[in-house]
Amino acid sequence: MDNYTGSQIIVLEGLEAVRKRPGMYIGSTGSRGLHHLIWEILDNGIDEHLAGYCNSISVTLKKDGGITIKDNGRGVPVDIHPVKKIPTVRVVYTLLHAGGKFESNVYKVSGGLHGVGASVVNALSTHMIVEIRRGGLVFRDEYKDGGHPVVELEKGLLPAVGKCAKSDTGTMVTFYPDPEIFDSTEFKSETIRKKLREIAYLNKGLKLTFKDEKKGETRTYFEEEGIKSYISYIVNNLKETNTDMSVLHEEPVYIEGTSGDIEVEIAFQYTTNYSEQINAYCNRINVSEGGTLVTGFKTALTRVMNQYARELNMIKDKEKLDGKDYRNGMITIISIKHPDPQFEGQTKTKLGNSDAQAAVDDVFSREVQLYFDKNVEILKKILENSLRAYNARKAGDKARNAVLKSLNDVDVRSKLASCSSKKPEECEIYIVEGDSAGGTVKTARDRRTQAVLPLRGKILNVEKAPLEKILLNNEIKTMIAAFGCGIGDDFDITKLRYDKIIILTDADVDGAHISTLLLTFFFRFMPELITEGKVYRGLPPLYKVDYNEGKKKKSDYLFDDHALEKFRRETGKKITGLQRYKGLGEMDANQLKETTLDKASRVLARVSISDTIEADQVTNVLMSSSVPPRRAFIMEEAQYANLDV
Ligand code: 0RA
Repeated sequence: MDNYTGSQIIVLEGLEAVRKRPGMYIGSTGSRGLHHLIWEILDNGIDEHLAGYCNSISVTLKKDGGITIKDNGRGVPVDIHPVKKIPTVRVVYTLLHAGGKFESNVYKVSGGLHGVGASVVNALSTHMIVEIRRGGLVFRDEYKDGGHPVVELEKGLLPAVGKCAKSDTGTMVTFYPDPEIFDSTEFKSETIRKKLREIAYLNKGLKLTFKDEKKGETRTYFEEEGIKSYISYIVNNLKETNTDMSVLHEEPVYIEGTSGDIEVEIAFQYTTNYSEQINAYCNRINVSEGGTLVTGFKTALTRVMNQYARELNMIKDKEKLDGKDYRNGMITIISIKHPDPQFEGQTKTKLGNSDAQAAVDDVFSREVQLYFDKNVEILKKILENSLRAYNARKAGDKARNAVLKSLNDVDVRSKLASCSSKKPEECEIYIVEGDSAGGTVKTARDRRTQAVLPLRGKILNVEKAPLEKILLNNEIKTMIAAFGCGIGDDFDITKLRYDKIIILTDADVDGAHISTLLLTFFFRFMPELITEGKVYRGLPPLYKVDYNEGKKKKSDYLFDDHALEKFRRETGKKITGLQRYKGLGEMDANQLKETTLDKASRVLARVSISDTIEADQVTNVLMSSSVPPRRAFIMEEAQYANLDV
């Protein structure tokens, strides 16, 4: 009994910590964080599928606002946990699995970005119910108000509440996210459907069902062809937004095999696009920063293709194309299963295992040669495409070198108001929409550490323009010169002159468009700026409210309509004055300083790419000529901003 109460106290302290700093566990308390709760619970069912015990998972959005995730796996064990001395199900749903402290061989999470554990979901819910079918019995455990168990144990055990067939096993979790924690507790069915589709592609043979009880809708996702159909799905999406795009070969190429105890699956298709896209997964977790499995694929592809090009007399004996020429227009999905994955990097989205590199290289080079030997016409088309890319790149290199030489021109430098410090770790550059706001920022900034680059009008749409033309654009030249780290192949982030690149635009549709154009430019030509977390958006407030507190006059800045509504609803204060800023230009130097420049009081959102597929599709949507989808993205992206105060 002592043991029980003892561990129960630790339990609640752990969950209390999650409630105090939810952002640390799920990223944010916005829409993203809210949906993260679902992915957490889903991951457990997917683990069960990976282990070979589950072939069906359903997600049900309930009428009362709750959500149920049900799998037909083995069912979470209900016996007494050997270390914690409470039913294992309670260990899983109420103990914080932080830093491997409570890790035992009983319960293994997939790792990666997810895998903070089901207990975090419980901590952030007002109510959670877990129903388990196992060994012919039905068990039910229930928690209230952030993970407090409400079911009384009988002799330390969870009582059975019913019977079922012995073969009927599985786990069903229902939870209600806490409205005191989340900005909104409304799940988006569109977001859930997209996730389930991705899971279906990555787990062939797993049936996923989505039920929306409010709308009376049911959808099923089941992909027998796995990542091969995922390629087709991506390509079709690209075609929808980019009508001049076509494919070099009709069917995606699919390769699978094992090397040692590592299973490797790769699917790819070549398009007439200029960009390349690789989506890599280890144990179904998206490793957006790539790592060893991507390196293995790239080296093998370059080696095999150079060999073919030589054999077919398409290049001279000593000549070699670059890997990226062979990846021009290529869309690739790599999915491996590794018994002991090491996830590295700041966001744990980079695979570190060196045996994964050897395994991917081994399987890919072996199998792709079998394929190309049988499909020589396709091989030739791909090689011709790569040669075109190689020649275009050489022409672009010439233009780029000429531009890089001219970067010190006076007219390029004159727009930039630089800062006096030369220490990158303390310097920041503000890229500001419009000359007039740029002028105010120059007045209000800290001249020692803050540089300002005003942008006139809209920067070039970089998606459609060729490199030579992009490099003629003055705004872009100035940016490259100011950052000091080159562009494209010559890019070297260690030479970056600033610790933060801060985009500052008006809080309207035009401002969002400019910031998206800038982000697209960075994403295409300096992606490390984004993956290394150097790019931020300043969030200028939309409102200033004046009110009285006792006899004192006070004022607050509010960032959007939602915040204003919340202020009205929750503070109950009488608003004595309300100013709505139409743009940065309406703020004076002091206001601008307080809200967007001063390190102590400003609000910045760090820009990240969490999903490369999405980023690439988004880029395509944005750059297509049709206006409606473009607007839709801009607004959504603004909401997703991840506050970093
Ligand atoms: C550990 C061991 C066993 C099952 C599970 C975990 C499990 C956990 C979850 C969470 C959601 N659904 C789940 N399904 C299974 C089974 C061990 C055994 O039966 O030998």
